[in-house]
Amino acid sequence: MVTDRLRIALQKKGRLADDSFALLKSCGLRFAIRGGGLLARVKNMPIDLLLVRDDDIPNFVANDAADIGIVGENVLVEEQLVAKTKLDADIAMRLGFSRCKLSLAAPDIGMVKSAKDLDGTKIATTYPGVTAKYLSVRGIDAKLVEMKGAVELAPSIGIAQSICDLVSSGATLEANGLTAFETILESEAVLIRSARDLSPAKADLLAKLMNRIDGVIKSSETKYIMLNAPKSQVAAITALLPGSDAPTIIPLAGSDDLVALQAVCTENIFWETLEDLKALGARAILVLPIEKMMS
Ligand code: PRT
Ligand code: ZN
Repeated sequence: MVTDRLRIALQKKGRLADDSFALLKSCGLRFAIRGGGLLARVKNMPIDLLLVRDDDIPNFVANDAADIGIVGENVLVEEQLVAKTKLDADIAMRLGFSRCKLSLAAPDIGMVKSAKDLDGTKIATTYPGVTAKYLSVRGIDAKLVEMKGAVELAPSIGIAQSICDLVSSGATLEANGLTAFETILESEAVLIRSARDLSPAKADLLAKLMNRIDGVIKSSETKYIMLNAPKSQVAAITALLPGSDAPTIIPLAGSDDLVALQAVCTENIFWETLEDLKALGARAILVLPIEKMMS
């Protein structure tokens, strides 16, 4: 690309859009998305945002309309499989949001209960590439009915015996009397790029951006925990803290047997862990978010 501004393809509107914008803002990029514009300019860095439909993102990255992009892994894999020649777009980083599964599902009352019942049936899907590959690898002879949306309605109107669609909470399947019987792909948002060389300035900027994204993801999973505990229980309490190095132990004024313990935990701390800590004698337990991290 001729411009020396790094161009990032993002979904303009939809399930990926807000989290993608929020991630970039957490990385220090200042921009405003308004109106129907295709391009938004980042004010404080040489970066432009190309705002498009998610399905176009892998092709735009492969064809040099954008340097990098944020897209669901499901869309990347599908576009790779339906492309006539291999797309020059691969995962550079997993981003951990927009998690979902591409699953086969069928009516609770119906002839398809598992993958072995699919032979000779019709499967409705918006993911013909991924579904066809799944079937061919397993030697299943089923017909695909390609749809652009509302796939969950296909069995009830009699155009297919099962569907292959994205599932996150499972509420849509349940509302339509469908049950998932096989996951064929697990997906999350990913940062994609091509194998092309970038100019040194863009390559530096991309490395810096990826470093910041890494910091944002790590800090969102990392917590700072503070608590008071009996000295005798420090070892047992430390063993319960997920992903923490040696904690800082501070004596408590006016107490011989209690200490204050502070630690960075690199994994989520669940309520169950707090209850277990309390059972070991920990008191005044605080779990604090960490805003930024750089190692
Ligand atoms: O307009 P554009 O083409 O850009 O957007 P789109 O309508 O194709 O996609 P969009 O915004 O719906 O989804 C973008 C991406 O979000 C997907 O490609 C996935 O990577 C991710 N994602 C995560 C999901 C879901 N969760 C999801 N639940 N995409 C779609 N769904 C749909 C699913 O198709 C089904 O209809 O939500 C319904 C099921 O949800 P539950 O919670 O009821 O199980
Ligand atoms: Zn789409």
